[in-house]
Amino acid sequence: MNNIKVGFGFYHHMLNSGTMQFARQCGATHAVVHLVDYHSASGRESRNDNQPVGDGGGWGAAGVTAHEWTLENLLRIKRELASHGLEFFAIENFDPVFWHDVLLNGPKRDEQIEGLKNIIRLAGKVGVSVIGYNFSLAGVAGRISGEFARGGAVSVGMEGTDDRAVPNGMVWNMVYDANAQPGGHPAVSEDELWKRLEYFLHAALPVAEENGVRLAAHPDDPPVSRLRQQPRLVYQPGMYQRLLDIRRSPANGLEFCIGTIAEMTEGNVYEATDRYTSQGNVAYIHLRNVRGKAPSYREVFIDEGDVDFTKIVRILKRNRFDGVMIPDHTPQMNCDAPWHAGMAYAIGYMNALLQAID
Ligand SMILES: [Mn+2]
Repeated sequence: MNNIKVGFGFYHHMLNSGTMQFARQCGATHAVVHLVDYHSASGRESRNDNQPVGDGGGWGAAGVTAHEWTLENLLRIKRELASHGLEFFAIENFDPVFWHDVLLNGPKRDEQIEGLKNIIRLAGKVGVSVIGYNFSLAGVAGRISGEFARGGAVSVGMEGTDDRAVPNGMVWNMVYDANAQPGGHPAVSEDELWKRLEYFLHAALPVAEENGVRLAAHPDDPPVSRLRQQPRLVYQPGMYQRLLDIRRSPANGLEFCIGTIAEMTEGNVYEATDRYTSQGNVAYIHLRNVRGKAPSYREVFIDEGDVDFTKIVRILKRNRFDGVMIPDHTPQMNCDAPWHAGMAYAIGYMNALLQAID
């Protein structure tokens, strides 16, 4: 028997009963839900395509789905998931409209912190135990897409760092103010960014603790020291420790992205997995494989990259990790449903590993 749970990540446009059935058919029991819609800029037709890589215009407008963060709606999602045999386990990512000034240290910072506390209380009320977040100015940006995986499967990668400034009105690769003045955000120091993260965590973690919610930090994807002229926080495996040490608490957790950690130039992914799962702070795991290191890497199929997932699962079991593991991104497979086929392949492989290794 294993206690590792298999989860499925639902992009906003996939919150429907068909995709919920698909996830359950794949063997998932837990749902990680994206309430932010990153695909609004790419149009409905391309929504079954891979994750958007984000060019100069980013992932489009933030806040499009901000009105959906209500008790009523979250309970509705929970009920619908439950009716398909899925537990509403986590919400992944805050909408930039809720915290742009927390990230940027802007005038609305404290007001937005109060809003984030309310979101944490809301999650507690609904029984969602984790909120994943990514404290980043440039966000997931500056990547490329191509036939990088086995058999020419389309996936994302990186080839050099994007050093164009993040435009005013944009943060975390989404536009929160379409009427912002021209120009870009001035570069800040890495130290300043850590101070902003500390401010956020010191305010939010006590509320998370009271409400039985864990905040879970995603590392910087892609993991480079600067992107779009802005610093990054967790771009080497050891930097996660600094985040955990800000406040030792079960609520101060990690959204542990194996692919991103494998792309880091220092340390190694097995030691990092062992180190952080043995501390008990990993809330959930993103699982994907990769070939190469930042700033030059390619995302590939789960069984062909640099990471040996047999070794990873052995470490997880040894450390009695009992959280949730979800496939992160996968290469798309040539067929009528490229995204779904890639996802089913990844989850099937995960299921087999979990059954085979004991
Ligand atoms: Mn990830």
